Amino acid sequence: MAKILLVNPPFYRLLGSHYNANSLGIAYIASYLNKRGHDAWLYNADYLSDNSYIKVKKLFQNFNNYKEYFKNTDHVLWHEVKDKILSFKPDWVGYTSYTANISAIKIISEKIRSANPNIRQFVGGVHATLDKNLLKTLTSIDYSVLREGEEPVYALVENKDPTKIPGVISRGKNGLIDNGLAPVIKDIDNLPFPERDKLWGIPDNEKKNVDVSYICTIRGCPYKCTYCASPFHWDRKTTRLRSPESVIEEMKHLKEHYWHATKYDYSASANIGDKESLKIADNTLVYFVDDVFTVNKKRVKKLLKMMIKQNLGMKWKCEARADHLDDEICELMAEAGCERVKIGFESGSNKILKQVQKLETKEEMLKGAEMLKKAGVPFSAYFMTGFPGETDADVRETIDFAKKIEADYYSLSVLAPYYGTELYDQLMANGHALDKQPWEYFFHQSPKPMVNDKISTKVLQEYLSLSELNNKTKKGLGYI
Ligand code: B12
Repeated sequence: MAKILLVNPPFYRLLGSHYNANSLGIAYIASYLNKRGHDAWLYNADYLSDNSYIKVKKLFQNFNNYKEYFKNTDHVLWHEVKDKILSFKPDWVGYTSYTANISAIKIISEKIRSANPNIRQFVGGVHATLDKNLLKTLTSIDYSVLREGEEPVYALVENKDPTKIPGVISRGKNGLIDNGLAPVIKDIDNLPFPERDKLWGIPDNEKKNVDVSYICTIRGCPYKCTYCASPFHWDRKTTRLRSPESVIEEMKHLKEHYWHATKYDYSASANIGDKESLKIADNTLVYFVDDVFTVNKKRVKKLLKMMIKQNLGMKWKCEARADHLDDEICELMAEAGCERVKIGFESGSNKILKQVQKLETKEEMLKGAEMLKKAGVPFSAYFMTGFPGETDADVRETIDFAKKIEADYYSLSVLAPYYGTELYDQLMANGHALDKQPWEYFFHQSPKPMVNDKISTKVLQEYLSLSELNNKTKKGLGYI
């Protein structure tokens, strides 16, 4: 039996906030290993025993402080993380990666290597999948795991020869050994539910503060928006959907074992003022993390009808595309307990929507928003700016469109072209030296547009000020 610690490195803490939910990627790997006789735990280094989440605008403002952590690799926070990992006495440590946390993984993994060279370390998740040369950057990490981590990690901790495991990149005499991708897990209904109990680094009396109500019902996304990592992280052609029956079973499991264990929702995604701003009393809220929960209309209707029929009484939120909605879906959502639909509108300019291959027009998106309003389903609107070639006039179209849809919450981003996306490759080909920028800059609350110098500061500020509309939401639920 191997002892494995799966780590979500600090990110929001460096921005002056924190993140208290369970990360599903590593939680799935942990339960897969635990079912097979190993001892795998989750360590969320972004957790804080604190209930004040800062506002999104503040995240933008804290960028300079954030950068300081990477200049001081001896900062007390890095030592705290290292010490918590070592106190677990792991045989293996695995880190979940996205582009912005690669620098954090580098700092932590180097400290672990110097403290105890016998601990084997691996990295997986979206950036590891997109960057096949990651081990050249992360010199203290032994293995990089591509795409779904369950099978490759199990083979690693069973001490199979890493140079022969599909989905694992390792080091050889002549450079990196890449065994290609592991076969996709076809039947995701049969995966064990993600780990929700073995939480390391948190005192027992605080475990109730962890939001474990995230559920993944789809692996992959069939769309190809150029700024999004999903088309390459997952294989668009093998998008897999869990059956409604299996999703309901996990909801019931959550309700039975976890829902009454918490006093209030500390939801990590609740980057709002404080717990009083949350009106969700005495429970958590299921978060369906799928890229597009509504991707298959027939399935989503069946699932919603089952939620209603079984009278689950659980509130939930999901991510969707406006052009998937129809009146029936919206009405079923309202009846089935939908507290929020998160919609990536991205832009109010059809020129930009076309450029990024959103495959949706603003007229279609407006229709979707109208249907949600008619059915009384609250929705959050996600917008982006800073696309290459985007002008002040385009951003103004976005601002006008945003006001027109009257969303319950506005989440505003400035584009970060993630490594390995189509947009990243286009920009590199057009002479943007993105590879010279530190990895930690690639997240969408870094305030300065990375690849656009056409948008004026004044218009950018007007765009960011859309967040002021959030205080006026009818329901007062803010960001959930
Ligand atoms: C839910 C979600 C969030 C939630 C929760 C995040 C969390 N830590 O759990 C919130 C809203 C907080 C969030 C925030 C951010 N997110 Co987010 N998020 C997602 C989303 C929609 C689903 C993630 C998920 O749970 N998937 C389900 C699980 C089962 O899949 P998985 O995580 O990919 O895990 C599998 C494999 O990747 C792999 N794996 C994952 N981790 C590991 C670790 C090891 C050791 C191994 C071996 C394998 C492995 O095995 C897993 C099981 O098969 C994804 C898009 C997507 N569909 O993946 C974006 C996504 C991961 N997010 C993204 C980004 C950019 C962010 C932010 C940086 C945004 C920002 N502020 O700028 C922050 C980062 C904060 C953070 N600490 O994570 C990008 C990452 C792209 C990139 N290259 O960087 C994604 C891919 C969105 C996109 N389409 O571009 N996010």
